[in-house]
Amino acid sequence: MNDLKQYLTARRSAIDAALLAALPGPPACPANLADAMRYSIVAGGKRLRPILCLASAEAVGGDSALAMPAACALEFIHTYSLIHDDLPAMDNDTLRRGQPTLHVVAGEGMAILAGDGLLTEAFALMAREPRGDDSSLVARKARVIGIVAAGAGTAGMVGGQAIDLTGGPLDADGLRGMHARKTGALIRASATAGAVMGGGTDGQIEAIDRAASEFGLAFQIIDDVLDVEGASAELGKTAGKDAAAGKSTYPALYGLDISKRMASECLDRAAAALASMNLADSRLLQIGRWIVERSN
Ligand code: GRG
Repeated sequence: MNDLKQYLTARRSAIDAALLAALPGPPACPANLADAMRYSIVAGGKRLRPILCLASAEAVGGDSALAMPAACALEFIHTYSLIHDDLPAMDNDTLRRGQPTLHVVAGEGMAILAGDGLLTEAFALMAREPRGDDSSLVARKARVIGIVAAGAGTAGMVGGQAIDLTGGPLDADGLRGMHARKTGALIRASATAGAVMGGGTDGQIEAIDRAASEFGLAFQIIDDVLDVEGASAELGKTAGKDAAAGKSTYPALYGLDISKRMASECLDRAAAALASMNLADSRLLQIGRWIVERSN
């Protein structure tokens, strides 16, 4: 576990440096917009999606440096989704990543634009980098742009948010389907994008996709558990909001103990998927365990 901690710390500092370098700045980007985008990116966060992206590239024997632009793009998109989700028109939250939300400090209009900027710059970054006209690299980049667009778009995260916004109680299948889109799709895209940039075979990419889909479900189950058991200070966001809003959650449908067991069963299925392509000894399963054992 200590070894994983060191791995996560090293990856986070490389990702943080790459994110700062990738953020647009003046004069091309107006200073107030650049400041707003930077505020939400440097506020922190676990960097789960970029870490998964890099670890997947490594798992298939690839060079993780080739996956770094996609890793940063995924964190840009994730951060945009949090900024927009926190807006008064959506979840109306005032605390995120332990800081006041962006619309509280910069105003709603600027928060909307910062989210728009991060989303758009994510695709510009993946189109631009890694540089080079080698045909295999160009083909991988194009495939990854499609994967990330599908995960972030209407069949993925944005579609899931629309289902959530529609409201109303969801049964077990409905809840699972909503989360598979809203949070699972970007987590899957993070892992598969890394595997593609790392030059994985179709079999490896498919196994990593199946494992990441289990990680996504486990992530959401634990997110719901932490909303019940966690403290706002440690979570860096408002705890207890789901119950207060009367939302369908895993603990509400199954209780806390069964929810936790379901999350650990996701890890068993992920392990089987990875083992089918001899990927069980990679970092990916350790990252899955971290998702389930985390406290924020
Ligand atoms: C507004 C288009 C649009 C989409 C929003 C993902 C999402 C869709 C909203 C976030 C709402 C939310 C809190 C969902 C629960 C799961 C989740 C994505 C938690 C935050 O992700 P973490 O824990 O955050 O990876 P950090 O800050 O660590 O990066």
